[in-house]
Amino acid sequence: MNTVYIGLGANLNDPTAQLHRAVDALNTLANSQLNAVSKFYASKPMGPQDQPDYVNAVARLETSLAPEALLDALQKIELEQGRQRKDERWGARTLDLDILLFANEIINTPRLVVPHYGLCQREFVVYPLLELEPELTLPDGRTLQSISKDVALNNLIPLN
Ligand code: A4P
Ligand code: MG
Repeated sequence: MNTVYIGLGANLNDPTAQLHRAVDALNTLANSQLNAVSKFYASKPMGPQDQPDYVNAVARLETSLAPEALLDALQKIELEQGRQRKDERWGARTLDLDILLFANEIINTPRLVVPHYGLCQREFVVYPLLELEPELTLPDGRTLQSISKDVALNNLIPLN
């Protein structure tokens, strides 16, 4: 089994309900065990500003799925929750599930880049992950705590 962190985000069609549904779906994922979910956080949109605020969270899974099989499963959940892939970068969405970390692996394939490229810059990823894993070290040896010192909270607000 590998420990994996998933970033959850939504800003359409009752984002909090979307995240609850996604957590339920992660709970029933094959060959996997969901064992922690951060608080849900309200966050200001990164990218185009003419879109609603987001709700974000991070979940921790133990899984025996291979990385791309996990990605397939996550994309299936996104589609089941009405995700429509559009051309606009960073646009509004009902649900986005990103693989933030997969064990201590560094992955660079056409479909999958892990650690996720935004992990160290995004307050809505860094702080929920820090809540779950205050002692986390990334595959490159940096600690999440040291990374968080350069990431402004930018109005990130815990909702629960
Ligand atoms: N892909 C590569 N690596 C990964 C990975 N580690 N996890 C590929 C998941 N997918 C990965 O993703 C495009 C492709 O990335 C996938 O087909 C997969 O093969 P996508 O979900 O279709 O596209 P996207 O999410 O629109 O693009 P992108 O660039 O991943 O968007 P982001 O970076 O996820 O940003 N503001 C706030 N406050 N909170 C948010 O959550 N999210 C976004 C989306 C914009 N602004 C936001 C938030
Ligand atoms: Mg995505």
